[in-house]
Amino acid sequence: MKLVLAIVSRDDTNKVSKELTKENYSVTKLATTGGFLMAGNTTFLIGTDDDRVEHLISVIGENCKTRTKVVSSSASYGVGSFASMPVEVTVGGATVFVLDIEQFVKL
Ligand code: 2BA
Repeated sequence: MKLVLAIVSRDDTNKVSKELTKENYSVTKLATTGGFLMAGNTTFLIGTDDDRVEHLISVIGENCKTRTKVVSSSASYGVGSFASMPVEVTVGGATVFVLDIEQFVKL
């Protein structure tokens, strides 16, 4: 068994969530905030069998779009930054972590 943590842009959350449920994955969604852009994103927690992880990752990937966004560098480095040069960053897509699960119990 694996626990997949997938961080997805807020704009793609509904699409990813719908598709995962349609494909019979059990999903928990957490409202999270990216440390760099300080923008809202969603972290999905998905517990699944080892042999479904590849399929799960492909479903997530197919439903996330990558975009570029120009942000002020002061947004990135916080208060106290003197320069506020625009910086182009790639947002969207998904950041995925796959963890081994020692035990899975439902009580
Ligand atoms: P944020 O931290 O808000 O980062 C948004 C995007 O800004 C990143 O996209 C990346 O393109 C850029 N970025 C982040 N840190 C940067 C830096 N120090 N210098 C220049 N550009 C930077 P992604 O890499 O696709 O990450 C999307 C979101 O996924 C992140 O939002 C964060 O919430 C999460 N994330 C990404 N990598 C992570 C990691 N290793 N551990 C934990 N969370 C991570």
